[in-house]
Amino acid sequence: MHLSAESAATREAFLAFLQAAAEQASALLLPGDIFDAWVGDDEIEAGATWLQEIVEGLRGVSSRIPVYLGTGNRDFLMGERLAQATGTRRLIAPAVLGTDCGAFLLSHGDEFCTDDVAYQQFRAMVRNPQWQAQFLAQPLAARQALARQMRERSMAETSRKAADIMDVNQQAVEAALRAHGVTRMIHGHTHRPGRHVFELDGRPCERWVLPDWDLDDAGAPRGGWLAIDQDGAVFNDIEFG
Ligand SMILES: [Mn+2]
Repeated sequence: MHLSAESAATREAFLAFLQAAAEQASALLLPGDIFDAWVGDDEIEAGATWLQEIVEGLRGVSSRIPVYLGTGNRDFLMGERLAQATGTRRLIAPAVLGTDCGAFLLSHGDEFCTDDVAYQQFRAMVRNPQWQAQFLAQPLAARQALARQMRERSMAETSRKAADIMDVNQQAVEAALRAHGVTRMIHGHTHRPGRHVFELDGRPCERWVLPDWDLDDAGAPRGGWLAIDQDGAVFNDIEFG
């Protein structure tokens, strides 16, 4: 999703999506990078207006259906206080979902981008509890400034990296499917929405890639989600106006 203070149109689209999910779905799972950055749950008490709207929107839908929040590479510090403030449950990924049409493995997806060695080193560092404790011990403003710096560095690095090392590694995907004993997975992160079909150990497998939510070239919000029922999984686009 990449919600932030700057993305008013994306936030509005997300709030409309939450409303629709509350009315039409029996559960909602958000597998990470909901926020452009999340430097600690004390962001809630800092009280930014835009964030209060998102917290209220999540609380509205979670009062009607179960909502699960997973973490991504930008908002990996989302914690228990945010879950409490929003009435949501924490999605510990990778998770095997039991759905009306069978099992899916769900995760953010960055863990499968194993060709990007520098990123995997960074990921291991920021997921270290000691690193997190040291980071969280700094004042909120300092953490926000650091997150901005890290984001700028990451964007500069991303523009230098070859496109294919930022996609998932097929062996990593297959290892995860085998480890969890499933044939289908759902992830986001790569911003390459699609459905990939392949064979593994003689069985047909599917990898569904969720789109990111952002503004298109005309400045209109774009995004989408996967709806799963007894007939299978189907992509949906957000609709406007
Ligand atoms: Mn991501």
